[in-house]
Amino acid sequence: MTTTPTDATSTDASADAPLLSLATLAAAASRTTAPAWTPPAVDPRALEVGIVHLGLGAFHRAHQAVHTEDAAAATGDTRWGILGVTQRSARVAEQLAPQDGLYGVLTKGRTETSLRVVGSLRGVAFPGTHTPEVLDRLAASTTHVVSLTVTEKGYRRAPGGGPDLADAGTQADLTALAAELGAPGADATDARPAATSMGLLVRGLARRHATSGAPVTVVCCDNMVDNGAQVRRIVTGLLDAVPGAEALRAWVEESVRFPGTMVDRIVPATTEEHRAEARAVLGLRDEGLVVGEPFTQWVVEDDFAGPRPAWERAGATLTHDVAPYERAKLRVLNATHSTLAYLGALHGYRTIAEAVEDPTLAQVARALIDEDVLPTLTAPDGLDLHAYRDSVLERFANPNTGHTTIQVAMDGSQKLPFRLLATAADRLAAGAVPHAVARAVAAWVVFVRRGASVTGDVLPLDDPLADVLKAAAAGPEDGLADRVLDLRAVFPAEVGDSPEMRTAVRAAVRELLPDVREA
Ligand code: CS2
Repeated sequence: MTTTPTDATSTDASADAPLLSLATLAAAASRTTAPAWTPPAVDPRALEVGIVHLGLGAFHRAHQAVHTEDAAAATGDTRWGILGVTQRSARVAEQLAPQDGLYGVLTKGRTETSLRVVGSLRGVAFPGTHTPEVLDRLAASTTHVVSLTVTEKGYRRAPGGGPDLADAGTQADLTALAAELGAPGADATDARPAATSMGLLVRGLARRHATSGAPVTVVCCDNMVDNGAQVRRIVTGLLDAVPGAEALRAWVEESVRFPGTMVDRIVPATTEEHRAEARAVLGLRDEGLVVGEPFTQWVVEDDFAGPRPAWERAGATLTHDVAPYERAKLRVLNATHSTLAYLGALHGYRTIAEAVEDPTLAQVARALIDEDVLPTLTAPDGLDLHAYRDSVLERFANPNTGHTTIQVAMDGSQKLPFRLLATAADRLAAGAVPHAVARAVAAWVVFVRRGASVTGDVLPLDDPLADVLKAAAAGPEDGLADRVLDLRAVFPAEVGDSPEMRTAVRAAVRELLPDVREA
């Protein structure tokens, strides 16, 4: 089903429309004059909760939750409703609870827009108030999958991987876990609110071990290299730090699987215009609306401890080797995305589409792929990497998603190691100087330093290491690249200490600085 995009300014009359919910959905479906939209692919009321998802952001709602609903529709298997758990804020849970977990996905292609309502979220929770319920759900033998989209920084990793045991939230959760391990029979009613997603996960696993003991699978859906193995390392690292967790750790080794995944769909932040557009189609207000491009891809390592949704019936690829897909996606798509975000923002482009339409910036992105990325990749089965490069740049150029440079620019300190620095390390190890990666790193360094575009727009630095980055980037231009490359929390020694890399980044910073001075 498709509709033509609606002019948001013409929709104000529907601003006081009723809220989307199970009760109002039926009324919306009977509106014969409305443009088409697609209702949930299965009756939400028929779904049991079989998945707990940590990190209820827009990406999950536009990606995994959709594949999961489609798998239920394809098979008639109703075990796979999702309990969605927010991270630090209650906002999304507060938006979705009155909507009975229903929300729309507005898909914006170059020429068509479509809207579907998704019903696979069967519950929403905020750890600040619902930790006991979430722990019970993580422990329930009917829960077979725990999935995660908590973003790179949500894992609270120490540089180089493993948990950051100095993190205050992690410490609070480990204290709670130690107390819970000391009282294995106690119910979860009084459980202290979890401070971190990883803390919630290990406490849930502890409760599961102490109760049902049923095997379970943890599916990481964040853009990290070897994402499943990374999460396993964090979980076991946390358990190693807690006295009395030996039996639990042994059970995790035995009964919990951590398959790797590659996830892909461009999901921009939802705007008021998007909400007005959806409201005009549906005749209902949707505070949980998400927006996505038409493309979606999910590759999942087929390594599960128990049952799982038949995601392969809903467009996903289940495979025994995710690594080549994941590596190609991070190094081609995410690397150029970040590069275009920093260069684009500095040059005054609001969206990624505007940035990639600039021939100079597009050339930088292409050169990054051709010169430095492709030599480090092995094509996954049947994938033509040159065609993949072209399709990625084509997707970026879709003007209708409105994906902003500043959104992609967020959290550079967490993203660069996976997207750019691993490529640099491979190139350096092969005896090549990664000049194109150096230009991308320089774009980030200058973005951090300038904090403004050529047109004078403020470019806020949204990054967990913002203070450290700003301090390193301040001071004389001379030495700027070296001060940033010294940051071991971002640059692994084999990249940061490489004299060739330093020379290349210094030169790229020197070249870029005059280009992006305010006019
Ligand atoms: C983007 C990704 O915000 C970002 O850093 O690069 O979220 C990107 O849109 C997705 O990974 C696409 O699958």
